[in-house]
Amino acid sequence: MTSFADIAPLLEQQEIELPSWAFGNSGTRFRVFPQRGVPRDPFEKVADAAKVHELTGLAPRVALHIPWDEVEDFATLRKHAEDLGVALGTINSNTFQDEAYKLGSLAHRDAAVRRQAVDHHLRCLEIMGETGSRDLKIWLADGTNYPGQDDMRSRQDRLAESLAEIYAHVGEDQRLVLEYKIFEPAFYHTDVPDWGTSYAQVTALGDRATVCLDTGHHAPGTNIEFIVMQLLRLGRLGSFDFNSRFYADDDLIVGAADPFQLFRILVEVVRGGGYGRDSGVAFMLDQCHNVEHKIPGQIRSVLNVQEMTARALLLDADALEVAQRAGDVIAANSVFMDAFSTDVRPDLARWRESRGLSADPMRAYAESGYQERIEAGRTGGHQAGWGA
Ligand code: PSV
Ligand code: MN
Ligand code: MN
Repeated sequence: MTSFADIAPLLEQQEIELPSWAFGNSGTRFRVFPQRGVPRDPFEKVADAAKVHELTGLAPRVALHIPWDEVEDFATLRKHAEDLGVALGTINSNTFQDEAYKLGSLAHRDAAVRRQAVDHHLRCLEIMGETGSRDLKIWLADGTNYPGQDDMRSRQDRLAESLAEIYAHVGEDQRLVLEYKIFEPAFYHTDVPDWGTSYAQVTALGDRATVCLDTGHHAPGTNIEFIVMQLLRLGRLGSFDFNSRFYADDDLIVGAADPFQLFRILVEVVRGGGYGRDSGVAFMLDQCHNVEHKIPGQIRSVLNVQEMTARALLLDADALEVAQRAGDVIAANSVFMDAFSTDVRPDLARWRESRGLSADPMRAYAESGYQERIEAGRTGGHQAGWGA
């Protein structure tokens, strides 16, 4: 039997990166709902993210999105983050909102558009030098809406060529992380639609190119934990974008739609050596809070990941192995379900207190007065960018 005391040291290693865009105004393609107190610039986004870390001890890094988070001097933003107890993390590129990218970016037919898109990534790498970031994360909106609209094969070749040019500038301590997504905004075909395509593209680049698995980017019913297992087995799982979904890329609070799926994913992470500071697998959130407050939305999310991680770590691997070896199907499933059904909340509350944190970070935030202060002090907050 594995006890909470056994796994407590492992919980110390948990780090979940927050997306800067989760703190800005967001919405659907029908409406962006502005909220009072949202950040007016990247400095305020970082401050809100730092608040989440201060209250949970779980979120020491903030991912930036370029150009949404472009500032005059990244050294100042870095210092600001460090003063608040966090670091700047993954740099996300953006080749999906310029007119030029209507028919694609890195896979576009026109060499001038590809040049623009590659140059944007080179700019992102330059920024990473200033922010101290390790990962350049690429998600592409490239694809087509109609059969025959473009040649899928040559688009794949052009994509490989563009990625190779970007990869040539990735530093020794940096990584290129390629995210896949089944559809949207392209509805017929997407140039990086699945883990296999992302895997094929990054493998062709080199060791410092890996795959990002966004939990909202698959067809309904996909066995995501199988993909996690396979990418870990192949040594190419670079990061997660955690969120939850009911239908498509809903970007809802992770663990809200299907907590059992989150558990199954984390079991494979632990099983495959993807958990812990030196595992090479970055945990990130990729969410939007359209109707709920942003900061408590992020606090709830990191707590959900922590809670499910604790349950996954509690899985009795020895008992599972015994049952599997005996071919005892029901016993094996019972061992699995026992871990999932364990209520770790009281233990986690005590563990937080033992580290000088509040037992209940959600309540601590509500009582902190921070929400009231930002609502009174900030006016005219920014839009996060749609669909993020
Ligand atoms: C678009 O689907 C998306 O949500 C991707 O998941 C990216 O990670 C995110 O936007 C930020 O670019
Ligand atoms: Mn994502
Ligand atoms: Mn997405």
